[in-house]
Amino acid sequence: MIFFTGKLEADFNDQMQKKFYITTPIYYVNDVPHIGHAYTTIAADVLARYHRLKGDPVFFLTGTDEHGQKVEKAAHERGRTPKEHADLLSVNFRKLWEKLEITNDAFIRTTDKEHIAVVQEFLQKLFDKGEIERRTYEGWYCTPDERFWTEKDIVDGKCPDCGRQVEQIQEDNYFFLMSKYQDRLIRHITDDPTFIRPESRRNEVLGFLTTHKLGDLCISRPKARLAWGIELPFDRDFVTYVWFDALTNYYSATRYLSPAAKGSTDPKTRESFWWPADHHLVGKDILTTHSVYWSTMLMALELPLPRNIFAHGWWTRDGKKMSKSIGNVIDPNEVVDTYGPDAFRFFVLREVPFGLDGDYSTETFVTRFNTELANDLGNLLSRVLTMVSKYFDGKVPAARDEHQTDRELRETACAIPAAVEADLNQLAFNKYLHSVWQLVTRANRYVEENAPWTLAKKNDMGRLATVMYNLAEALRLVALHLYPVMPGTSQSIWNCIGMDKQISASLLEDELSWGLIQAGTAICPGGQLFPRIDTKKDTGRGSTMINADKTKKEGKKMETKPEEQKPADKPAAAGTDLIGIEDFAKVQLRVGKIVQAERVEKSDKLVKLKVDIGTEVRQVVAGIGKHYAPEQLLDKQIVIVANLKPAKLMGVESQGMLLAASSGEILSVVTPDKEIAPGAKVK
Ligand code: ME8
Repeated sequence: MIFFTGKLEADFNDQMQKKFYITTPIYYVNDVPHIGHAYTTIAADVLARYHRLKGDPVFFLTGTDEHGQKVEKAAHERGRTPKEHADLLSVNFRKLWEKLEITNDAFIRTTDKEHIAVVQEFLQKLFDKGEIERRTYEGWYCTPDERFWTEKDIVDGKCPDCGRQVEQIQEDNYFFLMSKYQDRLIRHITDDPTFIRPESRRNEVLGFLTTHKLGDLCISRPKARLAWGIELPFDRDFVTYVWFDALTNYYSATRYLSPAAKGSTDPKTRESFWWPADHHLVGKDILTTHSVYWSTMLMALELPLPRNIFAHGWWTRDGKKMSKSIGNVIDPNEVVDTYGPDAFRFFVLREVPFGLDGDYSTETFVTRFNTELANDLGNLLSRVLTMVSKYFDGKVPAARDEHQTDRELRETACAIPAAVEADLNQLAFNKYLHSVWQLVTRANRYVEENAPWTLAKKNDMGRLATVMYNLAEALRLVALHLYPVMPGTSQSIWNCIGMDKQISASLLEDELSWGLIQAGTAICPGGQLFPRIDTKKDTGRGSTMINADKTKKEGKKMETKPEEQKPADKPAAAGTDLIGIEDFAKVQLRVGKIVQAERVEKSDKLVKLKVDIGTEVRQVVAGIGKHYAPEQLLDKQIVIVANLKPAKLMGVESQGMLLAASSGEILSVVTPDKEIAPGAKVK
């Protein structure tokens, strides 16, 4: 029991009303991060940033799901322990979140000892309450999905979810008595229309629950079959089902990773302060586990249910499902390295209503980038900066009288906060961006209507001053409202128009009024915000396929310096320096899979790789350390020269050479187009 003094209690309750706790799924460490992971995490980040801007206490949680069969199998295949494997792959997620400027308050790992303790506490509590029973199970099991299925569920002997072969098994297991909560869950979903969103998904879950009999949930796996999991506290021969473990993260994190509740350091207060979560953001494929398994677990534990579970849609690539075997998975790292984090964040949220499926194609990305970011926003800023520099010596002039167009611009700006609040409460990110774009569009029209260049020619400096002031002010508000989605861009706009504050440290309500830029503020023109992408200059780099100006942040055009085009880099012209096929046949090129990667001590360039080439694992030292972190190389398929004499590089033996392409500052490791067996010949 926690005792507060009156003032503290009032403070605590006030803060608790405002608190905002948002989660993403915890991602499996058997895969590298892809656009689907980035999508949910960006959406959560936008809401977290928005609530911080409103001054609400925020807890934004993401993390990695590290137990279970898939991780155990992936680790064994690579000759690592599951923990070593999890340690290595979890880092990929953290790195991507840094790159995408994600502001998660905590990163949970299901191998954390504090998390394990909460899972065991939950299991014991449910067991003691008679909510868990031991039974003999006989039936169908999908090993890759780690799920049991009834005879009715399976389709032609295959898993209804993933389509792979199921196995008949018989074993003793522990079951959570989920079925008894079916009616209560139906009532909860019916009574609270915002519990599951969007509406279509809510209807799907309700439809399922009202037409099917809910079974009990097998929450154990015998250790003889799976060792990599959390031990059942009441039977050491079993570990717990990975979903029981994973779902518990949302609660366990409130105990040991959440910010301390104001006025108390007691962990119990922290839990009750942050729990229940305001939003669990998930992909549509994991809605059942969240809305049914997690909700009934919480009911049995006598804990409140999350306020909302929001299931977003899936991304395809050029109309096709993304898959590693097809090799069309979008790597957010590549998009971000090419276009910067803000363009990617903007695109995924602007392109598709949150909740629906979306398609990523280079063409749609480039079109949005060029029209909305380069033309609408980038040009607006550069026009304003150029004109303030030219006509007012780089200082924002004072506004004078107000004309009809000025009023309309101001009114458009002042209507935005309410629209943004409503849109973000609905998680309608694309509508929210549309609302902000109304101001961008209105400001561009305002430029045309007022033709400042003509005012300058006519020497109407009074009117010109008003127009410039209003445009600077419109830009200030555009940046403020865009901040949750495009934090870097927004801050750059503020810096350019002379605002020296950090948006991240500002309070929305202090910044919303029209007219806050002080006349006389010195602007600080930078480079172009979003230089247009020229698809004709495509050099085919990376899976993003088009080449954008990598130096856009500095606003420079990327030019190839003459010295970078060394004669040796040019392809041989017909008839000169040609080799016969017999010469080429001397070089044995093989596909290899990188199973281990680490830096060579005292070298920032050399990386020591262990490469599986089918018949053996070779040690290859490659000079790619400035372009790739070792973790990025893991599991990559590469091509090596397999019959090169061993050589020592900084004292480390290299038994082969990796192929990589380089142009200017870019270096790209050559990799087969499709996954292929290690050892395959390249000819
Ligand atoms: O499911 N488009 O982890 P995960 C959009 N560990 N989203 C996609 C997608 C795509 N093409 N592909 C996958 C797990 N996702 C569990 C979660 S939470 C307690 C445990 C989404 O790494 C998918 O829908 O397989 C899911 O929300 C998320 O990626 C994580 O997938």
